[in-house]
Amino acid sequence: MQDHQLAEAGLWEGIVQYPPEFIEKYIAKGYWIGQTISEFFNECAQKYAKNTAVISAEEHLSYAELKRQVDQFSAYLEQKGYQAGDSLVIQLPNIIEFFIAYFASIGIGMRPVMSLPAHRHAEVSHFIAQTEAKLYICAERHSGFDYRTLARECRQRCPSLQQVIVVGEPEEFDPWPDVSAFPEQHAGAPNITARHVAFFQLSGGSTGTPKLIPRTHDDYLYSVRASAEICQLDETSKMLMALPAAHNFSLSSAGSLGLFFAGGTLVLAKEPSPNTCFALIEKHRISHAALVPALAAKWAETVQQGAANIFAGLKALQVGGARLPDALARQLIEEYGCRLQQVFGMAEGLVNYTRYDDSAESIISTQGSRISADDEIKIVDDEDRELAAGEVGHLLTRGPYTIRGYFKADEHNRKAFTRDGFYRTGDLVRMTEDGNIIVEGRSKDQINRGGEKIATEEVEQALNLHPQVMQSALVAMPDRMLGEKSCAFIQWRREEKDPSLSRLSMQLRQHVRTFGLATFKIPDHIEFIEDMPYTALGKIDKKELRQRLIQASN
Ligand code: AMP
Ligand code: DBH
Repeated sequence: MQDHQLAEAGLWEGIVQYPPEFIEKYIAKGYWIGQTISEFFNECAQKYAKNTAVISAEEHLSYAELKRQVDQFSAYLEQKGYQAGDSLVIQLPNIIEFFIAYFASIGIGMRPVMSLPAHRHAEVSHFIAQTEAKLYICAERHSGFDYRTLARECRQRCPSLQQVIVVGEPEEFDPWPDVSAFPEQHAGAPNITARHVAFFQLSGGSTGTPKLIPRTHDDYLYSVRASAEICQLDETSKMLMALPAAHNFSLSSAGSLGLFFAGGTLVLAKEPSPNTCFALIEKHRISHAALVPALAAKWAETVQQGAANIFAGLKALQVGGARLPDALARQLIEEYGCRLQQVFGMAEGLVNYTRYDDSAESIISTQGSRISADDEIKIVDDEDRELAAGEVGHLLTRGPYTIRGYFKADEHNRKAFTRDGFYRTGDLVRMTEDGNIIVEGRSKDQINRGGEKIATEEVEQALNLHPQVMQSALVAMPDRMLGEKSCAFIQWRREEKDPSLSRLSMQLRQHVRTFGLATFKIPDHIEFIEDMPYTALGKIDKKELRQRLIQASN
């Protein structure tokens, strides 16, 4: 094979491609327009050059100014020797550097992994190892955590890692470079087409560590443009980004990319508390914001306690990531005059929105309808048989922006996708007569802790490594604020000098922390039991364990 053929083959390694007939269809229908994310960004920057693109604290950047910094950062990356197909992990809080790193790396064909600030070294080193990432970009610290300690851990574990860039005080690592002297011209990524993978999104998953989701330029941008239209964004839109910028919801539903497509202004919030965000909403006359239900509840509580009703002034408040209780939806609309939009999406693809002109009852009680008429949706029973209209079943989906497989995960893909390429979402849903989806529950072994997904198996594996743990089972327990929290049931080994159980509890939490899992994965509650309950098949009976928790709380 020629060099360029080898390089081309490398770009598809570990990636399940769309079948040719689907590619044809998505192009013919005008969903896939052959534009890369860099071309998209350049077009936005040209069209809206003078508009303010991003505001962070006191810093305001126009589209033209942002583009200049992106191009210079691309030139810097090129000078460092990075090439198309190389990966990097970006783990930044909501600061402008996130967008510079994202667009600049994609601009030279690198493939960034969208790590969240909550991830710790077990997750980040897994992302680096899976993608053989050469570069890791983080901030000095955020929310009291020092990412340089994480970087040290990753450097020890990950031979592929060549460089660490730290925004802030870098210590032994590289500082965020001053690129002002760099040229705006760079070679770009001539071999990358819109059909190639642009970056890796992450999934909460239900087995092991978070799965990497390869998203192509074509498929992602289709969802972005369509979302911007559904959300009616335009040049006057001012969007507050309170959730982590790297999350699929924040990036694409309609998110920052949807906003850039429309020429609006993005206002970055350091963290999502009412204290920080209410002030930003008033100061910048924010029109759009997106939250998870737990935060919507907190914001509502703050208004109830006498803060200004910021809900009434928004053109839209999106809530998604976890099931929004009907009562809270009703309160937001009826008490606070909020224009609510429910969003039910997944980093793997499919996104559903309630539309602004849906009836109030639909917006209160459903999670909306698909973006595209070509989002194929099936609701099936345990044997994959389609159910009658209105019945609750497993949601399967396939479409112009839903992946056909996780990255380098052949074995898992055989379970997570049907033979004909439908993604098994693991959600239990039903469809109303007018085509709206209601999320009724979940079949995947995952806990949704206020929108942060925990694959129970990952935490159990960590717990099981503790010498005093014989077996563990992590289950969801109902929580008023977060919707769900996690409870670990532990069958433990007695030792001669048995510590008290409350002491062992603390040790187990510390054990999970030291293992390097994201903080939200540390069990909220620990229960010690003598014997695990089992199903007829001999699996741990989690249903029974959840039942015990509910009974104990009554
Ligand atoms: P992930 O695959 O990690 O991106 O997480 C997507 C999952 O989050 C979905 O499959 C649902 O389980 C859950 N989810 C997202 N939005 C909603 C929502 N509005 N209501 C209920 N569950 C949601
Ligand atoms: O939870 C999610 O992953 C999610 C929620 C809303 C998502 O990926 C999205 C919208 O795009």
